[in-house]
Amino acid sequence: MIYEHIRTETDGRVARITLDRPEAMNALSVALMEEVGQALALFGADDGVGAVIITGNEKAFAAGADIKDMARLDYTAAMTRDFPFNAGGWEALNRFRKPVIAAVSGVCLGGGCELAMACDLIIAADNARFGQPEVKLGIMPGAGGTQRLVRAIGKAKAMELCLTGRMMDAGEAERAGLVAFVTPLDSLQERALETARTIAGHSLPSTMMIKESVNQAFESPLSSGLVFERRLFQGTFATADQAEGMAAFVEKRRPDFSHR
Ligand code: DAK
Repeated sequence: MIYEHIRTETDGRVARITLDRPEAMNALSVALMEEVGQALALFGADDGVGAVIITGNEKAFAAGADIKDMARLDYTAAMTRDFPFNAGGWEALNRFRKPVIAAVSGVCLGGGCELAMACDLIIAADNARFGQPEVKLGIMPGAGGTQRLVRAIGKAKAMELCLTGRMMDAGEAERAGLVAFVTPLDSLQERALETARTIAGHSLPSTMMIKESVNQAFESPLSSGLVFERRLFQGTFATADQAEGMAAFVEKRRPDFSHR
């Protein structure tokens, strides 16, 4: 595929999507998000891909949705055309079933922060800055900022960030529980790749079930979530990888997963 606003590559079982509009701090135009959706569709269908990294450049993961696109909208257009016009990428990411890592350096604001939070885990460079500055534009978060942020860092901090529009640095984001870990900028891609390789080296049915089960924790009461988890756990005993993983442990060797 030839893309205009992103770059994609694969390295073994790891795929990477690099947001590539440096002139606009990787602002998430409708066209860019469509391309993210197309790339995710291909990686989702590719049995050779076990994990995906979404990243930006050193200065910007993404500075939010494209304000120059949005400035032209009125309420009727935003509402009836369901801004951002059902851009495939947002829904594709929400539906994507394989693990996705956001490798974040530089600004990660507004829709950029929402995109990172829609991934399964965030790894941050020490120069990363997170925020929901929509309030400063006379709007509010529209792609999960008021929903996923509160689940990640709690009401008090989410309220403060969304209501003031201030940015938090990588250290604060790690302490608040938004990011899995912080690493020096020059090692971000290496650490993200290492983490993605570890995940993609495990059984794909296992990692997909774990992702689904962790996400279920946000959707259901504990009693239902525990039943959901147990059913998926029992389902792992129908996979070839369960037999291989346990045999490998008993035989003191590395498992050779077939992802089946
Ligand atoms: N949109 C368009 N262009 C942007 C941009 C953005 N979000 N952010 C930066 N740029 C452009 C600047 O206009 C500038 O372009 P030129 O003037 O050179 O042509 C270039 O990137 C460099 O930016 P600066 O000159 O401003 O660079 P600085 O280092 O001084 O500042 C900054 C960097 C990131 C702090 C600053 O640019 C900034 O504050 N940017 C805006 C951040 C922001 O407010 N983000 C929130 C946008 S609202 C939804 C999905 C998503 C959304 C809503 C709904 N649905 C699925 C329903 C999301 C909404 C938002 O994100």
